[in-house]
Amino acid sequence: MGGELFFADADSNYPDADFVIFGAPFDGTSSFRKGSRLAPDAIREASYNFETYNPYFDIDLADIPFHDAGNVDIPFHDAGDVDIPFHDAGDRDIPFYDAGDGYIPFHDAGNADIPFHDAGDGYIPLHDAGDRGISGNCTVEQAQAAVDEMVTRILSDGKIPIMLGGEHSLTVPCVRGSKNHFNDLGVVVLDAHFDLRQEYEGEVNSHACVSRRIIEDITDNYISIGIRSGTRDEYSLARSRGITYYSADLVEEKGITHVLAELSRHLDLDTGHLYLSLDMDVLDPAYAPALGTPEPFGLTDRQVLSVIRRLAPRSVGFDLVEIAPGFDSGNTALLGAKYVCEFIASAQASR
Ligand SMILES: [Mn+2]
Repeated sequence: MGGELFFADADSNYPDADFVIFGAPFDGTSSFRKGSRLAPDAIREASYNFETYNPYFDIDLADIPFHDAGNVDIPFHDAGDVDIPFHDAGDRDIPFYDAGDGYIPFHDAGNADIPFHDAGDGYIPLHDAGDRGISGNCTVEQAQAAVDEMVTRILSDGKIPIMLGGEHSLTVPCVRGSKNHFNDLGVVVLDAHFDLRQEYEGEVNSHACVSRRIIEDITDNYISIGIRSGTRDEYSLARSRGITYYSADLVEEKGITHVLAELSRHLDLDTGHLYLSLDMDVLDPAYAPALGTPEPFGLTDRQVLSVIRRLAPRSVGFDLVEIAPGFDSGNTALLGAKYVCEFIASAQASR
């Protein structure tokens, strides 16, 4: 469905746009739950839910020139696996077997599947999206190259790229492109995971190695917020290299306002250039359950909103990655779509 579904109110043509949204439907290295390749269109679909007027910024999205360039051409699909959790129902039988009559509640429990199947209907177009462009396998490097080309074009044209992932590995070419255009670039990654591995499952460009690639290959002017998962080695590495990060526990303890104030000691939030990457798993799964690798005890929806509102004015690029739409009934994509609206409104309001 590339080229058919566009983000709501992205009515500007490309030349006039200040912001350019594009989708990157790739989840080739996702290790736990695949499905983020379906996120770009799920986010677009969700975007039609909202009013265009943003009361916080007193700004109307309909008045902001932004464009949706569609999806980058990623010839891949390992596909289909996203359904599996929904079809996986059967195991519950066993405890119910003891009570014969218990069979009836077990049948009732079976009906609880229906919402998923209904959701499954909303799912069908996403599956169509998934099957598009099958032409053999695509490596993460090929997907990154496709993103690199898109981001470089948007930045060269003096516009702000907004990527709808796809998996987190696609952030790397976005940061690289941004660094090429803005040498003072500071990078802020919102993520539950350190992503500091040298390689994961034999792949140096895995979604689990994103921050390592950024810090080693692009810039160490890097900060992450919301961290609560990593190996002992990753935590050691963060300490030994002096990587600045704000754990989810620290955000909870000190408050997001404090963390944002702290941030300005490390990054120039007033005149510098930032790249902002939002791995949606920074959120607590209560707010964002449909993720590739959900991790409990995360940030709230409003804490993340505060970060976006504060940093968007200095951001030269933004991405939102790791939503795997099949694992809820649309609320994670809805939240993602709203964050995109808030990013644009905040950035525009500061102009
Ligand atoms: Mn993550």
